[in-house]
Amino acid sequence: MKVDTNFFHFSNEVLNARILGQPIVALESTVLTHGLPAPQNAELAKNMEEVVRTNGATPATIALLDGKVHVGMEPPQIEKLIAANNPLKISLRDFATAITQKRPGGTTVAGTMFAAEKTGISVFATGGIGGVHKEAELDISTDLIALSNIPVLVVCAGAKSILNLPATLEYLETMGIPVIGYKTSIFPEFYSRGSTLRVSAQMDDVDEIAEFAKNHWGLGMRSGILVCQPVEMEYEISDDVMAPILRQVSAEVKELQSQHKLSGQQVTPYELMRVNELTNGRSLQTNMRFLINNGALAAKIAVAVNKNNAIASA
Ligand code: PSU
Ligand code: MN
Repeated sequence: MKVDTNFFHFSNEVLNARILGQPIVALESTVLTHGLPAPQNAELAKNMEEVVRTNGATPATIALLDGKVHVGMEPPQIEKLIAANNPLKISLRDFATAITQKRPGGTTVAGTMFAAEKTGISVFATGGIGGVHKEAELDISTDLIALSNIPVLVVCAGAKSILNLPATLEYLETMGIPVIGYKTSIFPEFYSRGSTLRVSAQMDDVDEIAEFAKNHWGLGMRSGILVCQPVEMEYEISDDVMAPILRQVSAEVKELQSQHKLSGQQVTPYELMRVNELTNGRSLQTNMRFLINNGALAAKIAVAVNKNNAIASA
């Protein structure tokens, strides 16, 4: 079915960039509504948009508001989203709920990829993707499904170390999703740079990544592309600090699940909140840091992709 463009609303900034054919970077908003506490969520929204601009691209924060998919948001709209009472966490199956019931919500990685692709945006920055959870059987994030069939390049810091990371990487491999390490051959683990898991290819500059994307999609591949950038060493939380915390949070999740008090979409926000509490806010600092870094890298990649497209169409 043809997409009804009436579902989408563009900010002026994004509208201009589209008309002028300038590079655009999609940004997710579940991190604002469910991932980060206030007031850090508002601060992050602003800083992440700014770092995208500084690096030569236009930010398009994507979220559901007033029954429309917003692609690019004005500051008052972001405020409204963040202040909303009980916003939805919008993955693929939740778009029509938000539109039908006119409920505000933040889009997940899967949701943001969907909206980006429908509006012609091919580069997206997030913190970490969802993956295969350890606790409940079949708790597999829709992010992985979206990555398998939506052709958008996603810049991330790997997947949360609270997940079953080997299973997450196996899933990515099974579904034919390239996992590119930016200046690393190791799969980053969100709060740390990672140590044992490997990416499918290492690339050290953005032109090479843009070339890779052109070739991947030019061949006719339909999957997304994951580009993983580890957080700097100074911001890493070492394994000896993190391992006992992750064990504790995982045990809590299992217990709450067995009591039917936690399930589905609630799991990831609960885990992020508990890790933040148990690290006395340190995980939040790390999380904010790699979000900003990923915004910067995504902007540089979007610029390189744009340059490539311009050459191709000349
Ligand atoms: N990583 C973060 N903060 C977040 C998320 C990931 O640092 O808020 C969000 C992303 O939007 C991701 C979602 O798509 O969590 C995954 O949720 P689930 O595991 O329920 O699919
Ligand atoms: Mn889940």
